[in-house]
Amino acid sequence: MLKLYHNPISANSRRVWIALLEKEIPFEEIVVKLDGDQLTPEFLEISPFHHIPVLVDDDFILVESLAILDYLEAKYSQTPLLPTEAKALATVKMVEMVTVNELSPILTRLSSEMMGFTKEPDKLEQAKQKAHTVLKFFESILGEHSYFSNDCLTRADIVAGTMIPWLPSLGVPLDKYPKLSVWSKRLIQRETWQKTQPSPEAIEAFIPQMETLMKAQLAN
Ligand SMILES: N[C@@H](CCC(=O)N[C@@H](CS)C(=O)NCC(=O)O)C(=O)O
Repeated sequence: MLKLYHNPISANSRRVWIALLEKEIPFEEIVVKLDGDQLTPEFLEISPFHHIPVLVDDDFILVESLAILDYLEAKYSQTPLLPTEAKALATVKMVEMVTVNELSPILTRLSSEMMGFTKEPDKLEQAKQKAHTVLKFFESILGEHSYFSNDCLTRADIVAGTMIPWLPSLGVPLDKYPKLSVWSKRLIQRETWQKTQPSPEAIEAFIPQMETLMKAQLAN
């Protein structure tokens, strides 16, 4: 059986977790606490950059969430999460990349400032402005559709949809983006989002690790 090394509070892991659930692929969960257990020689053996998620399929070990999603899509044909038509496929990939490259660092900055790990008002303001640029762009892609790729859930919704719903609690409301706002509410009601939503207690318990991890990410 597939093994997923993850932590419920990691957005990078959650996108893989949701894809596994949406595709109804059986897997074994192994929680990595990220309290230093990611730095043990045993874990570094499978994840040299001490990151989760890691997917292990017998003797095949895979890191990088988007590569893991590619593997799942190629190996398991049920409930496709990628369209095949050229423009639709490129749009899904674009939303994924914009989320990972533009939005993810913004979330780290917003969270770090909100939790008081850093105090850099200029960088906070820049992050908020950039968040609005991403949201405006995504609002236009969504158009009149229920999901990014017409009316079917794809990886674009999974990758963006595990980050955008956090924005209002981090000081970036979605009010100016009515389509994204409805999309976000629709996603968080899905069974797979509900099942993978970290509890307030899990978030609270993770705060000590969060400071170290976020500061490391912001320093990169
Ligand atoms: N690009 C990687 C990023 C993975 C990543 O940054 N994971 C974080 C958790 S969200 C992690 O494992 N941090 C632990 C560490 O850096 O020691 C992916 O998409 O899988």
